[in-house]
Amino acid sequence: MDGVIITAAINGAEVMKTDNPSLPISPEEVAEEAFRCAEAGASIVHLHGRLPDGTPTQDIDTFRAYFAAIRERSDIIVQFSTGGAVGMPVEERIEALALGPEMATLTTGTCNFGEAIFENSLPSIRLIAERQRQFGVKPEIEVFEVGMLDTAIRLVEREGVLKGPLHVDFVLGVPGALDGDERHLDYLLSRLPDGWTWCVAGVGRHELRLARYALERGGHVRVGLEDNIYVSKGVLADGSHSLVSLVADMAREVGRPVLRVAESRKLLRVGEVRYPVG
Ligand code: KMH
Ligand code: ZN
Repeated sequence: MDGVIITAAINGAEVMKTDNPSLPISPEEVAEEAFRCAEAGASIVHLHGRLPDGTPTQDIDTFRAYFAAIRERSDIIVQFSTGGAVGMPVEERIEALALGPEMATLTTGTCNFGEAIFENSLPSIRLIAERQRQFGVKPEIEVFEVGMLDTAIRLVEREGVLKGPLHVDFVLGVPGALDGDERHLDYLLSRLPDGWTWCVAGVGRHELRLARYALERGGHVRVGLEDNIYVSKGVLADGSHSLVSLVADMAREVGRPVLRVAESRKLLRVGEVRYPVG
């Protein structure tokens, strides 16, 4: 079986330090956690911005500070969120793309997100894709609902707004969107175009079970405090690195080598290590 790319989603926009005190907020904490995740086997760090009090932000200065601090410690692939937090205007969500990270997310549709709505109209999706192309940023398509995969396919095949083969992250278990059920994943995989790569992010209690399911089927895996704050039932993780370690152990158990950062760059075609520009 091929090697596995592990993504560490270390902070997100929803979890707070009151939920898990190990949540990294400052640039130093973010860089330390990214370093530890890389040591544990992660090739990609997925980042959201936070103000010092934990409030979510997509402010470019916050991302510049995170990106620069990470680069002092690690060559891990840096992936910015363009989802931010629910309710953020799309222009705010994409301003940090000007720093030229290797990757950034792109959610190709709207869905319920807990009690709120995570809004991604087609014009917004095209705008984010265009800004990613402008700065040479590789998209990772975030799929929270079935139609989001259809839209990504349409944007490649009919509109040419996105260029295949794409890398897709199936996010399963957000309340209000697709649940963390293996049958959803089986169906989504049956629709995935040839040559596209895929990853699973199981939310909450689904995280580690779906990680194993993905590993057994040749997929890649995302874990981290953004998606799940526990390392086992009722036990808080002391950081995303502990969850990365568990997935690295599982990968070895199922005979999948954990890819190093340079190998993941090659597989995803993201090119050389980048530093913040501008
Ligand atoms: N925080 C969610 C509303 C992404 O990072 O691109 C959106 C999200 C997706 O986390
Ligand atoms: Zn995210």
